[in-house]
Amino acid sequence: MANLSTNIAGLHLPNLFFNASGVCCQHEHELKQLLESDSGSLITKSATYEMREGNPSPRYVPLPAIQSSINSMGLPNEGYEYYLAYAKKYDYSNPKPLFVSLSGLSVADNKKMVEGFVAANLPCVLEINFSCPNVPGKPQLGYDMEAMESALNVLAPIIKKPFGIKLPPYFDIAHFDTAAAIFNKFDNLAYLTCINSVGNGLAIDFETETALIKPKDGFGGLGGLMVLNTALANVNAFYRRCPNKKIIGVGGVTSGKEAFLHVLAGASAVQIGTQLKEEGPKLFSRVKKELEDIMVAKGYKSLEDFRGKVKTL
Ligand code: RRO
Repeated sequence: MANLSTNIAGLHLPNLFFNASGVCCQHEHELKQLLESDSGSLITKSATYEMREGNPSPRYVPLPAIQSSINSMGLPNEGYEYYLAYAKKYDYSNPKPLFVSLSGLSVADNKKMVEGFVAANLPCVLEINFSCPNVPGKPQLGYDMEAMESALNVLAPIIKKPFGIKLPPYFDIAHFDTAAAIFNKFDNLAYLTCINSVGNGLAIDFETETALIKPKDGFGGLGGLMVLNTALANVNAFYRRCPNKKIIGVGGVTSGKEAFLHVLAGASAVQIGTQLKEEGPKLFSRVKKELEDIMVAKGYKSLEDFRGKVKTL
């Protein structure tokens, strides 16, 4: 038998799979579906201080021919107090730890939300989203190294407990180096989630010659299989550079095979976005079984047996 259990931010997950924030997690009934699924954990939709409707539709479109998607949801969410109330009533005797994603539109908003959670003293884990690509006029914080460091300087001491950040994909070795050096300054920054969607792609319908989504003239975040290799590179780059932090791999997981590759690259857990959106939460039973079968076939008993052990030439 293969053991898929793992640990993130000091908490035990019965298996490494959960949803990527944004998919199946804006409302309580969706979070309930995740709880009832074979996922190993769950994370809530990124919250802002006030609730938001998000961008006009169509704002998410699957690209089935390439098992991918484009979205410009624009941070629709119920406002942080909704997720704080959910976290307060969450049953922490459940084997699935609860992760809560926060994506304030300013450091001041992130500070207020974090203070709200700290005051409640809950055993959930905070994941600060530094990488939403879809709010018009708001660049991704993760691409501004100085702003990211000053945000961490404000938030990390308030959170005190282990927490994580959701990162955009980086595409240059110098950016991996600079970002990792910043992250390594913060001891309670326990994990990095790599990657958010590849920002500002453009999908066009060949017949109608029209952009597929409405917001931002059709520009939106790319997810699914088309971002797998960018995701693996980011997971591995930070796994190598941040030895005291865990990496959560996200991007391009459609089956147990891509999850296996994420762990080989260094991931301790794996989140699934596009494929979960398309297949629904029953997906978790399938990918778990597929990864177990791969591990048995290769003779691996636990994730530690192959985590980060990608060979290079
Ligand atoms: O809501 C969104 O448009 C969104 C967010 Br906050 C994010 O972090 N990543 C993404 O692809 N979409």
